[in-house]
Amino acid sequence: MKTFYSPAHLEHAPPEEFEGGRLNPAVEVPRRVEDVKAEIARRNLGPILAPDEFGMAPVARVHDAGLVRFLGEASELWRKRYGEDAPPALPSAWPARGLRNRFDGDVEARLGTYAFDTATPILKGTWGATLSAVNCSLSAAHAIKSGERSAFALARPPGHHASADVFGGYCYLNNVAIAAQRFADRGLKPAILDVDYHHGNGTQSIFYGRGDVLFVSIHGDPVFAYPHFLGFADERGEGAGEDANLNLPLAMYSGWDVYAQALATALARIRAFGPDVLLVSLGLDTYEEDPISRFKLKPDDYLRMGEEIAALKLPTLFQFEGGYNLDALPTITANVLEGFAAR
Ligand code: Q9C
Ligand code: ZN
Repeated sequence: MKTFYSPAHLEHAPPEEFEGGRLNPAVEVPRRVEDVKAEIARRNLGPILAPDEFGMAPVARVHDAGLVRFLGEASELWRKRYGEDAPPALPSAWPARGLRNRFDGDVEARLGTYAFDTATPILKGTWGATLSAVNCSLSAAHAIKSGERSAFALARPPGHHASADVFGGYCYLNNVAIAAQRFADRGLKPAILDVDYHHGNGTQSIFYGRGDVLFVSIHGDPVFAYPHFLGFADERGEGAGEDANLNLPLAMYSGWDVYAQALATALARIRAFGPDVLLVSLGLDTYEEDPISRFKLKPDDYLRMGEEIAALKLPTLFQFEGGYNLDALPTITANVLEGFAAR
């Protein structure tokens, strides 16, 4: 399997995150991708390649121009206002009910308008890393269109919490959605399977009104899990997209027995949709010792996950998303890829 990787992600290194009202060290850190890369090399899972450059046109197919412009200029505006050595840009106020969205405001106003949480700071290197992640996804899509059975976009920041015009959840642009749209634009019918512990609210919202892209997600029930405000079972798509969205929220502390049943349901739904290509939002934060999540998957379960996905016999793009136990992350990520390759 070809893996696409760019060192540009190293320039996006958030220092900290609010968690339980206190500042903790960040969990979405460069070591995640660096250590997975080393494990892929160690296990000889295939070549690790630099991405091609695809420019902004594929991004514009998914994202709002105002969001893209803001992400590109936010760090500079923030540092002009608060100084070169200012901490990363974060919103401090949001246009909640009764207030006005301002898409043309100053950097403080637009942070509130475009961000939905405080977990997603904008640093000097954030935009470069974000674009490199998109290029990895598009390179993986291109490899698959050229006949590869599978490809892995090993990139950060992740993407599945970013919608067309809102960023958050460590995500700025939606890598997997941009790749899925690329397939659709080339006449292929994509299905997206999101196995990250957190609901892929951004991906869901991008395709919610569309019947040409299926979105299926298995995740911690938003009754207790981030992102709190989307991901419930009654969200089934709307208009032309009715029944092209399937959410499978699971209880706290779910282990492989429960998870495997949801995965079987998800895969049956994907098979019934009859897609040409599968994209997997591969979050590894379902692991039993993930620091911010509450599922109970064990290392060998990820081999099974890869095998089950392979049984669909579809060209498959794996998109790296969450997963924060740095000690286990290389093993469990490579297990999915190895389980897939073994079938
Ligand atoms: N108390 C991804 O896995 N912080 N994003 C949650 C929970 C944000 C997760 C705080 C979690 C974002 C890609
Ligand atoms: Zn996650």
